[in-house]
Amino acid sequence: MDMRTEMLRQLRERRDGFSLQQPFYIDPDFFQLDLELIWYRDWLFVGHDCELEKPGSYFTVQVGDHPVVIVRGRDGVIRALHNTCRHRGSRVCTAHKGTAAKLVCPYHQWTYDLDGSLVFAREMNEDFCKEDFGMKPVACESVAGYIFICLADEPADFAPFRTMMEPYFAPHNLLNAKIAHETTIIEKGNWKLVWENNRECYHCAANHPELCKTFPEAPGATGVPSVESDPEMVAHWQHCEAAGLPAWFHLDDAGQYRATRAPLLRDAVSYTMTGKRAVARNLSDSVSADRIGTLMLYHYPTTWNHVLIDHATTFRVLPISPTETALTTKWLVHKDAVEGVDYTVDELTHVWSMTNDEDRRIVEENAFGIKSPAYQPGPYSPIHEGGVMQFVDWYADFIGKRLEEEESAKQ
Ligand code: 3BY
Ligand code: FES
Ligand code: FE
Repeated sequence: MDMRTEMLRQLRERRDGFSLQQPFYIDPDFFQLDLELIWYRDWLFVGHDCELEKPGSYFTVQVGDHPVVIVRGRDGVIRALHNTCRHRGSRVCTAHKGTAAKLVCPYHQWTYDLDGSLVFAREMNEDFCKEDFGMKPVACESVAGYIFICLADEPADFAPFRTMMEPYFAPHNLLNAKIAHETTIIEKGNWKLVWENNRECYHCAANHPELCKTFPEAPGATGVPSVESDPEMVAHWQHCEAAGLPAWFHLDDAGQYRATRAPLLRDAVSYTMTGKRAVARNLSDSVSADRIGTLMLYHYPTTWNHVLIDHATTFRVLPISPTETALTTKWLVHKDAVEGVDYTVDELTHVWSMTNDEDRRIVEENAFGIKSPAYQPGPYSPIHEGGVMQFVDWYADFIGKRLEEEESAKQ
């Protein structure tokens, strides 16, 4: 049977409130459909403006089969380009990051300007027209220090996300922060398992001794809070909004992204073993209110985030294979915070390095068990796993709609 039809059939048979059927987590054809219908079509978080300090600064990213380079132009504008040479297709930028006056293909040195236009190609025919062979652009947007790209020919409107996200994030000045540290780990599990694990704290008490010193296990903090049952969250939102910081829980209609603030436990202000700040200097000069807790954002399928008074931790998910996912974590601090004086990388990164590793093990065990012929979808806890159901519903609706669109276009 055609794979699209098969995926659609399984989505229609999906049991509400239960984990997905096995192929969604392991099947190479289903993974290919995830790439084509989600990853190659939707907006993806790739990195931060502050990583591209000056004209010519660039970083590269691989999304499925697509190598992409994100580069700041001489005009200061951040652009994304398909990182494949218009001569014979070699990758142009081969490093993870760097700075270049021009982008020079390592194969035969075709040379591109920072906006992708071809400026030099040695000894081509007289009728060769450089204008026809620029690197192809990829849609690129930047909002409050976050860069997103979209590989689709006709990207979805980015404006609604920008409108929602900017007021929450702009005060924290991530545009002018610096990356104090970054890590990439590979988790041996499907990207959806990484997300399912992230969207609940049902596993936290037994698995995250470090994070649990400061992050509340309460389901409302991670999942979808109900105003009635979360008076502590409501009090926190009111406290932050009184200090001029948008805080209220906001989920978009399609369920793809949400922003909210949550309090940390007791008198904790940061993700450290003591709950005390990890960085002496505030992340933003314009946010100094007491007890702002954590500003959390997720945007499916690529990112979840925590912004605190002294630093921010951002996460980027990228699918590698049906059973492998890369997780890149960045710790951002004020650009003038000095390592060894205002913070140490060890203390700054300890809690989330441990937490990431604990989550990696959980995801890998989950993936292992799902491969069993005895696996069958199991029920989520409505109290603790509302966030997981929300993610799985988003996924099923999103990919289901696209499969249905394709199906009706064929008829
Ligand atoms: O970072 C998060 O949003 C989730 C919430 C609970 C634990 N954690 C990985
Ligand atoms: Fe790039 Fe030849 S493939 S210059
Ligand atoms: Fe976890």
